[in-house]
Formats: sequence, C-alpha cells, structure tokens
Amino acid sequence: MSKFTKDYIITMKDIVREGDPILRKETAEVPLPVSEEDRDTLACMMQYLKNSQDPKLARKYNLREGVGLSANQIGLDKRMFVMYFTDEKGKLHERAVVNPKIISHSTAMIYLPQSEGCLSVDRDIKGYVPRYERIKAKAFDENGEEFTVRLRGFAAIVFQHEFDHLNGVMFYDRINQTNPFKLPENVEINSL
Ligand code: K2U
Ligand code: NI
Repeated sequence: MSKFTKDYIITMKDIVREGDPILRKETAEVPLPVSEEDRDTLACMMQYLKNSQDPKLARKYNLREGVGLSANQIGLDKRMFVMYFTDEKGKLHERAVVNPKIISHSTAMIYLPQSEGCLSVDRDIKGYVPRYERIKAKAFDENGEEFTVRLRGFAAIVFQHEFDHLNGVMFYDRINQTNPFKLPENVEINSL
C-alpha cells in the first residue's frame, strides 16, 4: 500500500533530490487500467502542485512552487506525471499523464530566458535549456482513457521537463556544458 493516499499531503521531505538513482532511471510503464492506488497517487501529486501555488498553504507546509511533478520525484518507479498551470494565453492546464509518448515535434525550438528549475535540484543552475517549441503527445489519463495533446510554448516546456524525468534526464543535461548560454546552431530557436 503506497503512502500517497487521497488525503496524504506531499511536502518537500517526500521530494527525492538529485543523487538518488531513481532520478536517473528509465521508469516503468504503469499497468493499465490505472489502479486505484495509482489514481490516488496522481491525485496526491496534483494536490501538491495546487498547494504549492497557494501562498498560504505553500508557507504553511514550506512548499516550493511547482507546475509539474513526476512520480519518480516522489520515489515511485512509474511513467506518470502531473501538470497544473495557466499558460501564456491564460489557458489552464490540469492534467495527469500516464505512459506518455511524444509522437511528433517541431524542428523549431524554444527556451526559457531565466533557465529552468527543478524541485529535485536544490541549487541555482543558469543556462539555456533548448526544448521543442511544439509537440504532439499521446498518453493515458487517470481513468486509463487515451488522449492526444498538441502543446506549444510554456506548456510544451513543462511537458518535456516532466517527460525527461521519466527517462532519467535532468534539465541541466541539456545545457551546453562549455557555454551555458550558447544556443544550438542550424536550428530555429527563440526565447519564450
Ligand atoms: O519537475 C519539476 O521539478 C517541477 C518543475 C517543472 C518545470 C521547471 C522549469 C520549467 C517548466 C517546468 C517546477 O515546476 S520548477 C518551478 C517553476 C514554477 C513556475 C514556473 C516554472 C518553474
Ligand atoms: Ni524537475
């Protein structure tokens, strides 16, 4: 029985930090249909994102703000993550993503000018993280229903950041090691 039940409140002590091997693992497919335990875990992870974006609750539980969270960041070897944020056009993205596959993407790339952070990384790492500007992905939701989603801009960045976690990739792996602010050549890339 997982501790991440419906009413369990995830706090920073539950967040695995870099150095833990599970963050470098190719995580395991989630058995379908999604079990009640996995559904409860996804709900618990989603609640973390909502709590972390509520100033009172974030202060009460000392939470770092998150717009995405992957299962291996709470120590679970499962290919699933959650996203909760409003994008640059004011569209709310609230989604549980199980066994995702990126089925196509733009050649054009984007990056966050302020670099990226990570709930599993307790240090400030500067540098550009090149990501695809647009992606098309297939996945299953918390009820085991398959869906296809097309994302661009910030939403595409969040999805790719979480998708990377499921494959053991950290955001700083994608920063140019010799010059962190050097952008890839021969490809169209814009700042978000
Ligand atoms: O996976 C995580 O560690 C959660 C990250 C995801 C993320 C980082 C950078 C860019 C997009 C997604 C946290 O949400 S980092 C905190 C944060 C909060 C608001 C906006 C961007 C990043
Ligand atoms: Ni992260």
